[in-house]
Amino acid sequence: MDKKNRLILALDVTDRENALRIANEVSDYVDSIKVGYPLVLGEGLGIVKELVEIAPVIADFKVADIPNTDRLICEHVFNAGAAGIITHGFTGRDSLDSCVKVANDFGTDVYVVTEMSHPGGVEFFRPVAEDIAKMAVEAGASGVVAPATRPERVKDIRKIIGEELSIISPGVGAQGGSAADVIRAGADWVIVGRSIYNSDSPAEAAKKICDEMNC
Ligand code: NUP
Repeated sequence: MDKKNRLILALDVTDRENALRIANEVSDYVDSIKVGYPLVLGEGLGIVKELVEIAPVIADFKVADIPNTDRLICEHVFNAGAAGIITHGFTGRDSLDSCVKVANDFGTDVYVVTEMSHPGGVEFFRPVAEDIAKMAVEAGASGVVAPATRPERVKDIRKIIGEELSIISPGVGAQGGSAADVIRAGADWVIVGRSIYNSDSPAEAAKKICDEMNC
């Protein structure tokens, strides 16, 4: 993913018309559009094919299954045109290897969740986040997902993964995190949803976040 704006739009609206309108409005300010279950369950995987005409798409399916099922999910997602996928890591190395193998075949990216950004994200993830980050490096993932709500954890995770892997970081705005703080802590991109798509002017909201990050 080109690091121009350092901003990834989390497009969690559930209908095609709003999704395409918002994506078009913010396209100058985002490097990628993240789609997840809300939009794909609302409109089908075909929406990815439409959005890739506007910006590269990351599919946030937090893939978390046995290797064969993970492989099938990744193949569908990349055949639909996504440039990247978000997977869980707690399912173990063989499951992650399966996702990375498919991504390598397609020339796409795998981002592994380390510690989630919401308050409950510390309950079970905290003790294993660093091991998951290490595994992401060893498995050859492109990057990890780490919480903008806890920039100190982004710093910890950056130390573990080094400079080769990217950190994409949700939790800015609606969840209380600051884009500037988490970029300073070592994130490469922030992921922002509600603060942009619920705004009266998504483009202005996206521009404001970009300005905060000096991009
Ligand atoms: O730890 C995570 N936290 C998180 O919010 C991992 C995620 N993938 N996300 C996603 O980022 C979440 O599902 C949503 O799509 C986006 C954040 O949206 P918002 O809080 O900016 O609206």
